[in-house]
Amino acid sequence: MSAPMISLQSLSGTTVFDQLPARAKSGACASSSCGSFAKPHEMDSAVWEKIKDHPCFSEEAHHYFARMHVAVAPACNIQCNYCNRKYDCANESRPGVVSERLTPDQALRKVIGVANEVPQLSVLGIAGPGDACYDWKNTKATFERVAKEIADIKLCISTNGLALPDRVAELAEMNVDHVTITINMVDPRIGAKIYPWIFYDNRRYTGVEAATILHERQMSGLEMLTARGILTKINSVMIPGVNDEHLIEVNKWVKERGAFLHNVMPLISDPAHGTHYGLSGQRGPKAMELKALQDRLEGGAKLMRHCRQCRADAVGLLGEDRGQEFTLDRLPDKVTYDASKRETYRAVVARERGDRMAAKSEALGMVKTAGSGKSLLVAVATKGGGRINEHFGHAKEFQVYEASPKGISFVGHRKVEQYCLGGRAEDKSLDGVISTLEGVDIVLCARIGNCPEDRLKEGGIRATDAYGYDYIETAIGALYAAEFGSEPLAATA
Ligand code: CLF
Ligand code: SF4
Repeated sequence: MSAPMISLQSLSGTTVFDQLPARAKSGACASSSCGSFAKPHEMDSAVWEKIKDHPCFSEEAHHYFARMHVAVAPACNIQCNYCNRKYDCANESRPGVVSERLTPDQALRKVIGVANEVPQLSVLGIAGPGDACYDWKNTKATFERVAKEIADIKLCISTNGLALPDRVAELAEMNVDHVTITINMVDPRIGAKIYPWIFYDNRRYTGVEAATILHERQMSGLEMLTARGILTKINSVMIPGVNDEHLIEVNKWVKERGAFLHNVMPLISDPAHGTHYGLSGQRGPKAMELKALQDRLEGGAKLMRHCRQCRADAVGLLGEDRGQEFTLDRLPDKVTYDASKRETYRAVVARERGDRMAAKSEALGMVKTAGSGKSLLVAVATKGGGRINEHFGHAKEFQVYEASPKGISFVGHRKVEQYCLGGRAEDKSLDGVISTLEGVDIVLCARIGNCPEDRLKEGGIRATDAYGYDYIETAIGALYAAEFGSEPLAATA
């Protein structure tokens, strides 16, 4: 069994949160490990310091830490065929819902309001709608104001890259350690199919000429960031038939230029969004097509697989969206930053995280010694904290892990419609969940009823709540050893 449980609720919920200071400060460690942050062996300490609290730049951190976006930079200097600027920026968000546009002062009020209520908050991002580097005045004013009030918050921007080279020096001065560039091509002939026009140097360019300028500016921006030690993530939108094969080339180019992570995201295309691709019937990739491409990219620039394509006004852990709780009309007119909840949360996470790392390392040993050449695809219902702590019927997404002789890796997530709402289970939603979990061998959750368990079984997917509240890797390690080692797989349906 794993270490004594500290649930996500106990880390962040208001009721139990009040009890945490005594525990956190007592130093009484109930676990078997030292409780320090556990840095992956192969990683440089300075890099680890930068990413250990960033939910996007570290898969491990995304179990504990939250980001929030403020939509302060609405102007954009290019047109992407997957974007309708009436909605969120599709580079970093799910299109289809209009964001609340904020001034830098309103953004500051919102960030303080969220920081006082959401102890997991570690990153402030500017990620559309529009381009943070092009709409620079608003971006800069927001970052300066927030950094003055909350010194330890990480500042993060997402950009299409066209204006980036002009802003690198100021980004470095403001201690912005994390930048994302959306790069969908390195061949301007392919770029011309994605970008109808750009606006650069007071002129509008179209076709291959536009894509050539964009490409050159993106590469130069990436090289400049690398030279200054700013961690850069590359987001690429996978557009079947347009750039899917080409992203292998993109991955090579960005690796050579020092990109820290490459995040291949599926195109979201729907006629209702009014985008060129949506209206012209361009489809997005299926979950298994995305995974197949990501698998082919292994060995190149390191992949991010836990992106949730969040909204431009998202708030919370990556799998959740609490943005509606913090709209301007719900915030007090005057707010004062109170650091106490965030500080206490960090102390508890430091210990919990060390325990989980130790459990993970034990689980990896179990998988490797099972001596099988086979792999197992496992879908997990979780609310965070690295534990199996969500009921099957309440899950809005499943995190998918692959166990194989290489170890246990997070390989993506599958969004689903919640199957059980207000105590009522919807058969139609269950059909959707089963189809979304295509290819998965086993589902792990905190609770599951006989009916959905039987229906999943008919669809060729086993499910169990026998590992409820365990660490994810501990459960997967035990399952894998039971499945392919000498012990029978007694715990699964
Ligand atoms: Fe926001 Fe982007 Fe910073 Fe993260 S999101 S600006 S790097 S703080 Fe994260 Fe959201 Fe994916 Fe972006 S899950 S869409 S990768
Ligand atoms: Fe839309 Fe963002 Fe592309 Fe600009 S960069 S067109 S806001 S997706």
